[in-house]
Amino acid sequence: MKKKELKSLLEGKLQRHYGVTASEATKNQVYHACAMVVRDILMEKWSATQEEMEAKKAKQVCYLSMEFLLGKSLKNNIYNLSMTDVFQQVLQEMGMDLKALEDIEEDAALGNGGLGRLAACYMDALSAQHLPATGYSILYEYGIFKQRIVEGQQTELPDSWLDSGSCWLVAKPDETVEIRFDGEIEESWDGDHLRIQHRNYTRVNAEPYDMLISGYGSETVNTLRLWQAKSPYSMDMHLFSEGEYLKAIEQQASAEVISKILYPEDKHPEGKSLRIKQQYFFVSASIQSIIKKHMETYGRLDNLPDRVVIQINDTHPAMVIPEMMRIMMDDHGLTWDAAWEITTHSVAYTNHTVMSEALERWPEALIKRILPRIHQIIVEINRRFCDSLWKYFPNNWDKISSMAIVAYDEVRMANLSIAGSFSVNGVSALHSQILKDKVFHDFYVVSPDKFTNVTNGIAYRRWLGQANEPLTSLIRDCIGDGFLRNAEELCTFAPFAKDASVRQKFLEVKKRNKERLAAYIQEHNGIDVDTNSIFDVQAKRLHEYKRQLLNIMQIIKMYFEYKDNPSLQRPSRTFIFGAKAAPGYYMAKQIIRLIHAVADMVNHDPVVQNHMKVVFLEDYKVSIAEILMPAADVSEQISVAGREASGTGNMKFMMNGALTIGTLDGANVEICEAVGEANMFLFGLKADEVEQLLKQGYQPMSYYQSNPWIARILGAIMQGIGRPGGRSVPFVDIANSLLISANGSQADPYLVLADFEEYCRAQREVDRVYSNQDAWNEKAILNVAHSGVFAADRSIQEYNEKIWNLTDLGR
Ligand code: CR6
Repeated sequence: MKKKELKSLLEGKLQRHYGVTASEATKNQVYHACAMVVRDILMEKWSATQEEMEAKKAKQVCYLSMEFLLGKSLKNNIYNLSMTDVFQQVLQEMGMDLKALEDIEEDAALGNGGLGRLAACYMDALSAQHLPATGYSILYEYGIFKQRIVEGQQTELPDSWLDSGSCWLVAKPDETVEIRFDGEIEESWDGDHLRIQHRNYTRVNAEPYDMLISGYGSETVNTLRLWQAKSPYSMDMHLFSEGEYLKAIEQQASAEVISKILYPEDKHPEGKSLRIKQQYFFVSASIQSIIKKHMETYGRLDNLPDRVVIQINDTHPAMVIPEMMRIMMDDHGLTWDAAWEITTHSVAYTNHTVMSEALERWPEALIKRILPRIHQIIVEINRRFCDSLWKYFPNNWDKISSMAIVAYDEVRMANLSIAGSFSVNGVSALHSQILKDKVFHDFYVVSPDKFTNVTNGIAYRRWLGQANEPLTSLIRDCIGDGFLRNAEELCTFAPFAKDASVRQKFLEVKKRNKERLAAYIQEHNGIDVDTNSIFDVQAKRLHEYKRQLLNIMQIIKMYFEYKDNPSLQRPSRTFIFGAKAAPGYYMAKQIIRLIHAVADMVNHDPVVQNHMKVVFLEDYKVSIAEILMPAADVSEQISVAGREASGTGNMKFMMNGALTIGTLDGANVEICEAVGEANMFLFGLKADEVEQLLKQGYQPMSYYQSNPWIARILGAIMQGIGRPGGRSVPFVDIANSLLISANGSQADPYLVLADFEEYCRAQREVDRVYSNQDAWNEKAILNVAHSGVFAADRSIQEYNEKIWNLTDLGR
């Protein structure tokens, strides 16, 4: 688009929507005008995409996910339309700055972490590769909480993102569907036909809002459909006139609370009835709209699996299985067998965790009360499933009951997902292997062909192309810009690692990015960090298994080493953390507090502060990650082996030229394969060694007794940590969790103490390699060059080849 045309489009929007000229408009008005212009352009491509899908009778993927962690849209959409330059120029002429407008937009943070961000990255890659897709989720009014640190402790504030975010949504009120909760099921015979009637139910309307999903240089614009809960009942005027104001709106409020807020637990959802309602609400709305559309086009359901594949992102949308059965049987009169055939050929399941406490189980009584018909269907699925297992495991009731979908008054969502789908995949090679060998081994024996792996990937044009312009242009200067379409071309950057001038330029790029981050830290934390120090970053949710504690213990050790020997020669370090803790996760919150106490101690100690600093970035989110990743030298991926399903931050850091210090866990294994062991810092027990040690009886106390450093550090943690001469805070519960087994639970279940010595060794290796800047930069460049396999484009291609088989709209 030409400058002139864009200028007049923007002026038109300002005039018609706000009655102002360009020179009168506020920043906020200009932001909205830009968003509207972009939306109009996307809208045309969106309609064309839909027409093409109909004309081609295309097969599409419906990606059901409770979470989409989208971040900001304006910059991404302008970039995908290749309009960054023209926007910049026109805005400049209007006396505005594109960057400043981008900052007005709040992150759309409808997700907790990796799983939600993955969904967003996949939508982007699907559009970029002109594959037809619709994402389905909930239009949460409040996304993940805003984190505020008050006196070293996390507090949570609501995140209302819609003020700046709603301009990306297209309301489709005509496509509202009704969802039914509670009530009773009545069965009656109508001749030889069993009639099912749901009585006394509560209605909730699901209103769709569509977000347009663009892809880089692609004509395909896909849809993310977000459902909002609306009560069909208006206010009770009778109660109102009697002065019962709150009661009058109670019914309305209890329906609309369903889409109020995202649950902030990323691994351990409690058995809350609101969460079940959220799950069923969006699943039922989505599948009703999918089936309705299919019926309008084809008038039959037996060919549904040829046109639609329903990918469920973890077990959260697993109720799609009984809900499809319900609609096909009760509303369309299909037999059980016919409905089951269609369901199990449409649904595919991605597992994202092996942690048993995170595998969802719902109290059966709760499902029975809230979703009586779904409960009946689940019970019947379970009965038939257990019968079918008999032939594989005759007389083996233990095994069958462990695989059952309903047992011990609980509904096991993972077992339901496996039984009701044609594909089960893990998200990294190691994780998928563990699913087959351990977590779902018995299911694997019964249907080995269901199981597959698709290693996670990232929307690298966002994480490299947009977030790291200096590095992108260095790569472009060396190998051209084909890598922005085809990430595999990044490997042609590898030979440049040997080129001294490229290494020098890489160093300058890193420096610039570190300066940008340093300015952010100065502004937000008031800490002055040295951009010549190693920027060592651990940014991810706070979880014991991710072992932020291992990192902080090593930092305390370093602190003591400098105190003991102030003339110690080592490259200086800036340790940077970003992490949200689930509001009810006590130990995670304690660890955040410990990080702050250590920061207070280190940053105020005159002997140490020139050698090291500790920084905690408040409210870690997509838009902060975009500043952080490009500036990192060291990427901390130090979970206990066998627990992190994949990780995706690890890929983003690598692609931005950070060297990984990590265990052989999740996708770190594949990072190691791609870049080679010599270009990262591996340490720690392997997954099988972890299992073995836990089985034979792990005694963390023995490490405490034999390693004087561990004793000294835990002693300090117990006694109190704080700034020299100031108040110090003791962290007895943290120390105890590593040493003492309470109520029969394993002490230090994530083997922090067992891996401590090895981790410290790896950290000294980091110092050694960094001391030779040239050697470091060579390794960093090789990390960038070998990161191409972690593009979401590759993951999507694999999903398409192994599971989806979609129609390519580009051909
Ligand atoms: N927490 C995994 O823990 C993985 C993502 C996306 C997670 C993480 O290793 O990279 O999913 N799992 O696959 C869940 O959320 C259950 C995550 O984000």
